[in-house]
Amino acid sequence: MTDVLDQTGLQQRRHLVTEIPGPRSQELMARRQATVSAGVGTTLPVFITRAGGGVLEDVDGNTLIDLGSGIAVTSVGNAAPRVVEAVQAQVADFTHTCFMVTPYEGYVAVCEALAELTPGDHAKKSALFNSGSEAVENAVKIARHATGRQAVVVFDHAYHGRTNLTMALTAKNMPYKHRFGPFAGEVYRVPMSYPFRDGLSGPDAAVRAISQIEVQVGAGNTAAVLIEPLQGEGGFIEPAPGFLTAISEWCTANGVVFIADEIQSGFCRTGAWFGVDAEGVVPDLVTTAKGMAGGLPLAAVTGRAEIMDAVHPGGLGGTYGGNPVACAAALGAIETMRAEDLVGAARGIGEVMLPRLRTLAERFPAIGDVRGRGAMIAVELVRPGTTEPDAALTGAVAKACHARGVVVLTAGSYGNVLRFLPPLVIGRDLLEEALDVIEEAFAEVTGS
Ligand code: PLZ
Repeated sequence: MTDVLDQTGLQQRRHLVTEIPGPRSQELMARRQATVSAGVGTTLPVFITRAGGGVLEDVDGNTLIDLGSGIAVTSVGNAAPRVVEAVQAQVADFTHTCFMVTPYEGYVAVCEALAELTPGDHAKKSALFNSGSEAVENAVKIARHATGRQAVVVFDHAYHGRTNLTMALTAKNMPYKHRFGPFAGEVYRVPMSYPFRDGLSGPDAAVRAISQIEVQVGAGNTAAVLIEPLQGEGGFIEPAPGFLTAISEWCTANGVVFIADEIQSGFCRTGAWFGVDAEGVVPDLVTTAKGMAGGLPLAAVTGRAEIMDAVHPGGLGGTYGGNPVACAAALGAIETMRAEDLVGAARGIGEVMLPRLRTLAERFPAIGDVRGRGAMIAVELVRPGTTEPDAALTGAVAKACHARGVVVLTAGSYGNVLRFLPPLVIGRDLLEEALDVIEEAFAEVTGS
C-alpha cells in the first residue's frame, strides 16, 4: 500500500470500492450501448474520470493500475504536467489555422525533434498527421512516389491500421478486416521471424522472407518493405537478432524503401528511443504516433530528406495534420521523456517484469513464452508442453486481472498473448503489486 501522489494529485494505489464494473459504470455502459455503434469494442467497461502516473480512477471511485497506457499512448503518464501546461497555453492562444494555410512554430519544432531523435544522422524531414493509420498510408504514398514502384511488402502478424490501405497491410482478419473488403492492391505478405514458433535464426528467417519477395514480387517492383521492429497487436513478436539488419540491408541494396512502423514501439517504449535501435538499424522512413504526444492525436512520417522531398508540393497534407494543440502536447511529452529519462525508466520496468514473469512461467506451464523489451512485455499462452495457442485461458486471465483492478490487454494473431504496456512513470510498488495480481489471476484461472 502506498500513499504516493502523482504530480496531478492522484493517489498512486489500487483501491476497489465496488465490483468491477461498478454501478455507475454499468449505467454508462447502458447509455453507451444505446447510442454508440456496436462495432466499437470495449476491453474493460469502466468509465474513467481521472488518470495519472500508473492509475486510472473510475466513476465509482475505484482506482485501477494501468498496464495498458491506452494502447501504448500515455507513456509519459496521463495528464502529464508538461503536456497539460503546453496544451493549456496553446489552446488559449489559438486552436487551429491549418498548417497548409498559415503555418505556426510548433509543427516545425516537432519536425526538428523528430529529425534529432529518430535513428541516423542523415538529413531528415517529416510530415505530420492525425493517426497512426494515416501516417502509414502516407509513408506508402511517399515510398511509391519516390521509387516509381508500387508493391509494398508486409509481414505475417503485422498490424498497421484500420483504413482501407492499412487494413490491407494488417494481417489479421478478425476483427480488423472481416467483410470490410475489397482491399487495396499491390500488398504482399511474407513470413515474419517468430522465434517461439519457427525456431529460425534472424538471418535464416530473413532469407526465407527475402526469397519470397524476390520470387513472388520482384525487387525491381518493390517500393517499400514495411515492418514493426517489435510487433504490437500481432503479439509483441520480437524478431530473432539479425533479422531486421538483413532485411534493411537487402532494401538498401535493391533501392527499396525500408519503413519502420514505430507507432507502438517508438518513443522510449522498448527501453530505447526506437525499437530499431536494439539492432542499430537505420530506416529510410519511420512512422510514429501514440506515445509521441502524451494522449493527443498526432502522427508523423520522418525520413531521408531526398525521399520526403520527392513528392510534389501539395501532395501531402490534411486539414488537421500537425494540429497546434497536438504539437504542443508532443513538445511537452518529448521534454518529459528527456527530463525524466524515460528510456531508462522503460528499461527498469523490463528489469522488474521479465524475471517475475519468467518465474511465473515455471509455476504455470501454460506460459509458453515470456518476451519483449523495456515496457513492452508479453506472455504467450499455450496448452502446456505444446505451442498450441490457448486464447480462452488468455481471455480468462485478463478478465481476472480486470476484476482485481489491473488493466491488462491481450494481443496476437491467435488471441493468446497477454501484453503489458505500463506508463513509463509507473511507481515500482504499483508495478510489483500488478505482478502479484497477475500471479493471483493465473492461480485462480488455472486452479493451481
Ligand atoms: N501501426 C504498429 O500499433 C495502432 C490499434 C488499436 P492508429 N495500434 C492500436 C485498434 O484496435 O484499433 C497501430 C500500431 C502500429 C499502426 C497503428 C495504427 O494507429 O492511431 O490506431 O490509426
